[in-house]
Amino acid sequence: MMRAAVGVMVVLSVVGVQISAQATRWTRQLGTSGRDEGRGIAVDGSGNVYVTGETAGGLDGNPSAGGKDAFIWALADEDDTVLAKGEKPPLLRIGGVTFADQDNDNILSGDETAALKVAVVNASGAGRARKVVCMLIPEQRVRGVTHSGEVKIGTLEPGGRGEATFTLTGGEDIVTATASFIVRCTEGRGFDAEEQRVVLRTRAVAPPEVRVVAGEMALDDRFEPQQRDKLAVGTGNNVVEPGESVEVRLPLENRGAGATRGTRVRIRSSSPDAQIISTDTFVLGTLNPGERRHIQFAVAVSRKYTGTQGLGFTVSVSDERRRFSREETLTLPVNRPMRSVQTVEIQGKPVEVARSAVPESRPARRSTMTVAVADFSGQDVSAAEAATVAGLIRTELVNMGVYRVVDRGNMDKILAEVGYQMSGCTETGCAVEMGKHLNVTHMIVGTVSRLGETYIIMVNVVGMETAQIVRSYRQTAENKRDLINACSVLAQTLAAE
Ligand SMILES: [Ca+2]
Ligand SMILES: [Ca+2]
Repeated sequence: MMRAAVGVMVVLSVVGVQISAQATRWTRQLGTSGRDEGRGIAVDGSGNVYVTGETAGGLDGNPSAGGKDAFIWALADEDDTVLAKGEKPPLLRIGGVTFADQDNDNILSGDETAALKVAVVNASGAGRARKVVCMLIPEQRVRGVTHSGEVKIGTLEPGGRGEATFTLTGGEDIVTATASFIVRCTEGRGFDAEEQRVVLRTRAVAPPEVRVVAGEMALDDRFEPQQRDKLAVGTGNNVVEPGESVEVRLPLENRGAGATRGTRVRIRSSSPDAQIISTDTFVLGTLNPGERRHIQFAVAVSRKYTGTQGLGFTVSVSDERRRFSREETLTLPVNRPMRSVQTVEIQGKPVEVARSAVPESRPARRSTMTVAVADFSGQDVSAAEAATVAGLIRTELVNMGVYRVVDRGNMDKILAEVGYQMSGCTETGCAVEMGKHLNVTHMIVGTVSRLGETYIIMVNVVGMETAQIVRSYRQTAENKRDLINACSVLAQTLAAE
């Protein structure tokens, strides 16, 4: 080969996976005094470079076989765990942390997913940052909170900005607490950004509780042959009798503090003498606290039925979240008229009238007050009735959405944990004590008493800050049936203050 020795330079600009296209990481030159030609180049996942080609010389001291020889040249990735001579270190800092949850209350609640975005910037004028990785490190374990793993940012040029997005998920078992995380962004050669702490609030799932309102079950045993879809074939005397089929309208109410999700109801007969001849499955979807829905089904009663206890049914209310699914039994009386008082209530008139008087939209203002309603004590009124009155006021307050109201289930749980008895508390002293356990700003305590037909509800609002009664109210109900309305009015008065 008498050709002039021309060294052909093979200059390699390696473009790593996380490096912008313009970034030159390192350069190498290879060649012999003979003619060298690079023909192929490949980079593997670790940044190693492979070059193939042909050479007339002997690369790297390899003996030439004469003429043109093929070569393969492997070059390991540069050691980027140290700074090169004359290289400035980077100057990383965490530029900002933002949190975005699904319902925008900045609290991670159960069954919710949130995005935590961390910006990391490299100061302009500093050196290049390599292998930047950001991670979230929980400072303490908070039940029900999970988060995604580390995020690789890669190289950040001086003045460059990267962003790491972490997904935080609130599980069903999340508790009401504070969760803190350390945000750490490391650099390949140890020039890490200063850590930041992120503190966020978490909230337990408010449990729904769908109950069958058996006392307001309505019944239709009228045979109306012109109505083709009606399955009732009976005497029309409002009494279920053997040999008849009847239509049953059954109210269900969410008496819990939280909304249901994907609610389905299924009713099954537990007696061989009763057969459900209509659909037995109902899709109710979401029931908000206090919300009521009806299911309607038809039952045929065998002529052979001779029992006296009534016909048994199982009502299964399932929630998408299985732990909130529940089952109740229901008895359909046979050969017994429904009580007339209940028949009136079935029509829903006293309740519906009272409800329609309440504005449909919830007040826009939301107080910072958190309240708990203790069970009321009764004078000439049974403890159960007094507790029902307190429960109605509690539910109304929840529905109005002005205050955060501790639901009954949580009250029981918290008070049981500290061994506190709720019943019979009407005085300031015990109200303050109970309020402290429940971590509320105000406690509502009261009594229900009776004078003849008239019921009197007396309510005190006790403020925790002053440990004093801040408001007192009295509301009367003409009779037992008017109690629901009275509770509604009283709750509105309470919420209006
Ligand atoms: Ca939230
Ligand atoms: Ca009948």
